[in-house]
Amino acid sequence: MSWNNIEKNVTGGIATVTVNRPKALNALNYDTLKEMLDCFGEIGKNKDIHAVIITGSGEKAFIAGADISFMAELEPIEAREFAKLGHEVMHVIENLPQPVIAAVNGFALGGGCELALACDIRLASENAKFGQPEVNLGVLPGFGGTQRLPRLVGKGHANELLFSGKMITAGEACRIGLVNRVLDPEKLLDECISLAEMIVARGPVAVRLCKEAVNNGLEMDLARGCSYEADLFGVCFASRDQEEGMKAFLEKRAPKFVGK
Ligand code: DAK
Repeated sequence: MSWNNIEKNVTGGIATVTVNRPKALNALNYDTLKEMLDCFGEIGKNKDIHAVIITGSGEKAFIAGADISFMAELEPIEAREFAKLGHEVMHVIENLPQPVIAAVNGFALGGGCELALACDIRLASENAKFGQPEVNLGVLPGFGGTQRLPRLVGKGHANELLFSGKMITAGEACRIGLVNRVLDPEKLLDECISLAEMIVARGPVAVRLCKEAVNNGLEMDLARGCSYEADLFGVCFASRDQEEGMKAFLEKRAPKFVGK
């Protein structure tokens, strides 16, 4: 499948996926979501990719939401299909074996904010703006915003954004825990790459199991979560990376991980 609305670039074990519809502020239409599904499916299977960055093309937007001109024409059954496709894309991103960093370089509204929420880590540029403006359009968020936002920032902050449809600055998003850091727009991608490089240098098996432990553990009570973590900890001891990591420490040298 060739992609018209997204670009993928792989360097040094890091895949950077750029949504490329700058004229529509990178809004997500059906084709873009289908292309993403295909692209992230490929990335998930690629054992040489150890971290992923998602960003938007241009200087103005990360993703300004689901494509309103596309949605405006939908019949109810089509709208249901569109919402299901969006959910599938968010689910695939959230469950990629590799950590995913959102480089939020501008408007992250509606489906764009929801896509950032499906990522593991969010860094934002100073000009980024966040919001769930769906109520302005007479709908509620359709790609998981009512579920992931309160889990990340708490019910009160999530409800304020969801009910009011207002936009907040990157600084405010950072204050409520929606993003980890706010950066000069010129430095955003470099900072995301540095973070991704740090992740790539670690034991890939351990990093992947960390992601599983956090995502699945959050759905459990603490005792079950800790027991699950102990199981995954045990699984590490079946990997060459564990052997190498501990051996390298004892031999006072840098580890050479193989991701197995
Ligand atoms: N969709 C389509 N086109 C968009 C767009 C969007 N979300 N956002 C911007 N554009 C287009 C504009 O129409 C304009 O196109 P032209 O007129 O040049 O052809 C171009 O991008 C530049 O935008 P502006 O001229 O408006 O630029 P400004 O700087 O003045 O304003 C803005 C930037 C981001 C504040 C403004 O464009 C804006 O408010 N955009 C809409 C943001 C928004 O409401 N996003 C949330 C979309 S709703 C569901 C499934 C999914 C969803 C819900 C339910 N089910 C099926 C149940 C999800 C919904 C959403 O994401």
